[in-house]
Amino acid sequence: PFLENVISHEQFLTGEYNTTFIDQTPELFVFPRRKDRGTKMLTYIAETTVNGFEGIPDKKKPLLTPPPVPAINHDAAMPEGTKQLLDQYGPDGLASWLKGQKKVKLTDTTFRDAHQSLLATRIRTKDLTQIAEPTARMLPELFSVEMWGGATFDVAYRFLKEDPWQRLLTLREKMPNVLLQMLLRASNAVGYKNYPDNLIHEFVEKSSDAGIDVFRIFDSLNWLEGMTPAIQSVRENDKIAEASMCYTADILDTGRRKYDLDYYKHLAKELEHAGAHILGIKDMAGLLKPEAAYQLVNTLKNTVDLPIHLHTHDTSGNGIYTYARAIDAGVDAVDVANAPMAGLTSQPSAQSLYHALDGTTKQPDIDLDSLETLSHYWEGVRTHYQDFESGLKAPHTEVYFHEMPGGQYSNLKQQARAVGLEDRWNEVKKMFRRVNDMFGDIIKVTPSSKIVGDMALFMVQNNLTEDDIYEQGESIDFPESVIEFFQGYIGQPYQGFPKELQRIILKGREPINDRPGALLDPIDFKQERDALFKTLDRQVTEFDLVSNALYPKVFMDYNKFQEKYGDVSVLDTLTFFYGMELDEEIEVEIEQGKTLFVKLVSISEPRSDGTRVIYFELNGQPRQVIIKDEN
Ligand code: 3PY
Ligand code: ZN
Repeated sequence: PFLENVISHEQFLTGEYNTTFIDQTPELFVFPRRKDRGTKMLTYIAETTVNGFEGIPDKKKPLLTPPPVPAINHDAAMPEGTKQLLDQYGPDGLASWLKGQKKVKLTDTTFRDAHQSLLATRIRTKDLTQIAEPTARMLPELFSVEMWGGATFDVAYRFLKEDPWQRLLTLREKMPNVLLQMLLRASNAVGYKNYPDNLIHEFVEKSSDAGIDVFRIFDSLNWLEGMTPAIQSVRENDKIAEASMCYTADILDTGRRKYDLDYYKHLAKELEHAGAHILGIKDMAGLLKPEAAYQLVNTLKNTVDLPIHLHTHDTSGNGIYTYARAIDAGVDAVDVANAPMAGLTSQPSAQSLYHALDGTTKQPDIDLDSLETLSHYWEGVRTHYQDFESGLKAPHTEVYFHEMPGGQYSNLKQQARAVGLEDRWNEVKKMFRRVNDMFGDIIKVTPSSKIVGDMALFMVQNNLTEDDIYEQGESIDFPESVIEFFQGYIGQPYQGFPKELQRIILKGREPINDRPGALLDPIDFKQERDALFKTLDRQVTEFDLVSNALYPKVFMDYNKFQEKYGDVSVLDTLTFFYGMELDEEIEVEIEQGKTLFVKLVSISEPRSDGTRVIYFELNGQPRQVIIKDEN
């Protein structure tokens, strides 16, 4: 306590006196550890072995071999890539370079959207790290690797018990040659609600410092005003602003004119004026049909001077055809995933696209053998996450009707299961679309898609029809997210809110029309730092401050977890999810050159107080941990 007082003392913080004693007496700053790392780790393993991991019903540990990591020469010079071009020519130069390419460029989403869409974002940093350097060495022609943002930030803390910033720093180090890309939900950052402007600015700055080069920025209602602060921040940090429009509905559908070609043309112009370096087309649900892709890209090419980057999901099975037509129309870059992590609600496969473009001048300049070698790794990794598979096994053309984003489909299904609506899933899908239409036909992508999902679940669960909402709405307690949406707290939908429904849902509350971020009080980071230092009882990084401001509860729970179990990101994935089997032995490298050898010897029967004793050997020495059996 004495030392903490010293460190947080005002005079100490100003640094206005001689502090050399700190450097000379580092032992003063070695705090006693409440529990050693070994015991913490054994506690986690014991806990997981006995009580399982959240979301995995079957606790049997699958018997799997480690995925094959391609052999590479670490000492050879790293091949140069787009990151060097950015460093040399800056974001404008890089954008011109991209626009001048004759062949289509590829973004590899395997490290982010692919597993967000197929495996509930569960791939751990350890499994990404192993394949990062081989990817950088074997695929230096990639335009970028999308590896952060979207749900990864939240899931890393909440479920994987690891620090997302550490993921970014590590992958940056392993991939120094290709651009690293993230998905930024504009004023919602990597969360589900609008944040104060200064937090968005701070988030972009820290993400840039930690290694992000390309920010794909979107607003969940395609609301330009909601995007401008993020675009500005990215530009101020000399990074690439890929301002994106979310594609919804169907420009080919002459019966539904709200989002027609003119709508996208107009938006593209606005994004160009707002400072985009690249124009993104974010087809988050995979609704962009091949002929629509041709018309859209062709039109936009004649509308803006920016390079165009297309993102789709292969849910319908038409992804490759959509890309082929977009490429015919001159799209500059497209998003693909390595084959074992591609298809269905994920991105189209890199390998499939490569073959599909055989004999054309646009075939990407990428090494097919390298893609295939890397695919063996991903194929292996995916099996380690089998309990997070969504269950979707075949192309799903119903997506053209319900319009659920790729990342949401399995999520909402799980949410439905959690509230006992699994056998009414078909109704939920239909209701999702119904709610979209009731809300005025809106863009559906995080967080607006989650709000539509919340309302759909709410209505199915309570057996409410659309008519019921209009007739009995005054006496219905709507989900909080729906109320906030109609208050304007995530922004303004194109052509406004449906007035009657807004009145029913708000029950007299006043909606706002301004940008929420401009109305929210800015974060006082200095004050936050002091408060967090006191709560966490440790030095606080700039990254911690941003995380705490974005996700206070999630971040605090993560820190409590760390206090209790230590850093579990070092465990192999199967042990992390399933614990250990009797007599199994594992090795855990807790830091470079320091390995723990763990053997699970036996587990006692439950005792009268419901606890069990778990007997281990740690580096050959007997150790025991007592765990409450929650089963
Ligand atoms: C996200 O915001 O996480 C998305 O992937 C949206 O498509
Ligand atoms: Zn996506």
